[in-house]
Amino acid sequence: MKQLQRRTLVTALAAAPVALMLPGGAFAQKPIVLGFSQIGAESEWRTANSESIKSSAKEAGIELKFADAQQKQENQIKAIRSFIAQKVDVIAFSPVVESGWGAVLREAKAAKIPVILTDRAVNEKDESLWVSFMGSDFVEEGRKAGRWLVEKMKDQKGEVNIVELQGTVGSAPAIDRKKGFEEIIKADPKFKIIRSQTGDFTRAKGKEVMEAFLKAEGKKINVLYAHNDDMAIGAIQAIEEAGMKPAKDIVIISIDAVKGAFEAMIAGKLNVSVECSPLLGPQLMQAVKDLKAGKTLPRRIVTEEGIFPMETAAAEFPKRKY
Ligand code: GZL
Repeated sequence: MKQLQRRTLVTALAAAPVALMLPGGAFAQKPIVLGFSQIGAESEWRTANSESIKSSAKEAGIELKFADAQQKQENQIKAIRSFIAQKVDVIAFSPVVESGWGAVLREAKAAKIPVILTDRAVNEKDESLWVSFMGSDFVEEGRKAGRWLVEKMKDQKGEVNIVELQGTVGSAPAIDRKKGFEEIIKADPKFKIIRSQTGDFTRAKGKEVMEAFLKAEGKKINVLYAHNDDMAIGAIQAIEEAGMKPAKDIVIISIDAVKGAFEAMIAGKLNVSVECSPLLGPQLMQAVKDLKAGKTLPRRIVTEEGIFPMETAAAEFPKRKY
């Protein structure tokens, strides 16, 4: 073989990704390995998010190491350290809270393993610690909830007393959904948040806290703003057990637009749900492949979302993917 041709072939092979020799001399591509640290299984949203990630990894031929943290930050940090020790190609995770990630993200950077944030953000100053953040705009979700309420109550003359079920304390969705909602309702002094407490995004805690709200404020409550559908569904049970009619005696606004929310709206027990799509799997796998192909990812990938009032729930429900 001519000197030039041989050199070209050697150069080409050296640059090729690691490939495995199969019987008969064919080459098989070594699968990309993705380490994913998931928050837990606290809500319908989270379950749908995990399903999307697992099925998309399978479809993409990406080897997925999936760790469930049972909503504990220390378990997520442990999982990320384990991924570093295993020398995975890419690390992705949904941070349960915004702070406390600097040290472990610096370890990933030192190990030259790129990190993708999915779903929730972190408040670390050094933005070089992750290559991209994909997920919803939670402030806008809060604004959508606020705008719907302002429109719904535009002819209401007296005070509108609101109780709020917040998400996990310190989490990006809880902080931002509160911020966006308050930004809109502060324009009219008739809107008053008279009680606000975390229900940790779960049905059980949402019911428990709503029972306390009803005991303390009872019929003074006009509106419930829940940061996710699971807490709203728990609260609906508490409202019914208190002998009141959900979505009639108390207007109920929630976020996620999961199946349970559509069932509640069709039953006339929930007024509106703002969409927050958990179906991040396909985007994440494409981002992982692009990274491994040497492409630069957008720093921020925002999920496009809508809003579903009870009046449209029955027509929309058959089209829902989560
Ligand atoms: C939002 C996600 C939130 C959902 C909750 O992207 O982080 O966590 O709104 C889930 O249902 O528990």
